[in-house]
Amino acid sequence: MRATYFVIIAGPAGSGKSTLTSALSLWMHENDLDVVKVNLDPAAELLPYTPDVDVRRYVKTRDLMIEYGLGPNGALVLSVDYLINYVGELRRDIEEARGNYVIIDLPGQLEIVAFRRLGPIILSELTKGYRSAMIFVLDSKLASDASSAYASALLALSALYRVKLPMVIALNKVDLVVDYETYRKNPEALDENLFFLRMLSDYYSCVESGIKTVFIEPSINEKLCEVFKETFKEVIPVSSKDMFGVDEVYASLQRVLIGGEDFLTEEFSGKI
Ligand SMILES: Nc1nc2c(ncn2[C@@H]2O[C@H](COP(=O)(O)OP(=O)(O)O)[C@@H](O)[C@H]2O)c(=O)[nH]1
Ligand SMILES: [Mg+2]
Repeated sequence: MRATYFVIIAGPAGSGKSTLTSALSLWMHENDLDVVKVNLDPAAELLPYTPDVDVRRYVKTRDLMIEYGLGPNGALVLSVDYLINYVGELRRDIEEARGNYVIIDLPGQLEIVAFRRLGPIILSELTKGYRSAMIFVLDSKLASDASSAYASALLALSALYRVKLPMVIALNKVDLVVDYETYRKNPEALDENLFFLRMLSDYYSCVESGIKTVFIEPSINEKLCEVFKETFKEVIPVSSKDMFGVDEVYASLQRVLIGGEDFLTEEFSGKI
């Protein structure tokens, strides 16, 4: 029997979660893997993929806005709270759709899932009994200089505390940071233009980060940098729009889902 793996796509609003859901599922499909695309965003209007399982069948943020006279944020919070009542139905829909991979596209606003009480409960109920990993999607433009890279890394760290799953970081929209011609001539251009990547590379010393970045105490910068290096082992530059790096995201998922120390090692059961 083929195993089923859950992949949860998290990240700040607009980082490209839905676009990556589309790109990764397309890549998997092209590589003969059965994939179930789950839209868990009750406020989604237009999606760049056709969901196989859709939370909007049960809860629609727009309906709650009208029914309770709420603004979009209040209605979104309420709709995620409502979702807890439909976890059983969603699990049934997912199991009926049958796939080797289940990709869950989370709502646009990270804080609603990661920092409110019910988000992590819904996710753990949905994935109970299945090996699962989270892809944390970041916008590369917000990871290019030191302060934004630190802020993004801390965001990823806090998501890790809430959704306690092995994590792959997808540094999305690299097409906006380095053009492919430059990258082809000089692959180092990604490191040069993305402090987030440079900081985590083997050649970068955190002492340097302590000295060069000036926004907090140098010693704190240095310690945080060490923590990031220890924590984030799988960081993949991606352009979901251009399908760049999507194969690397898959390889990274394989490592955390199947090759990780926390899991029993088993032969990958897909068709590749
Ligand atoms: N240039 C570029 N734009 C992207 C990429 N991925 C997503 N986008 C755009 O970023 C915006 C937000 O993407 P979306 O997937 O809806 O973000 P979400 O809120 O995290 O689900 C959309 O306009 C996408 O077309 C990418 O790799 N490169
Ligand atoms: Mg989305």
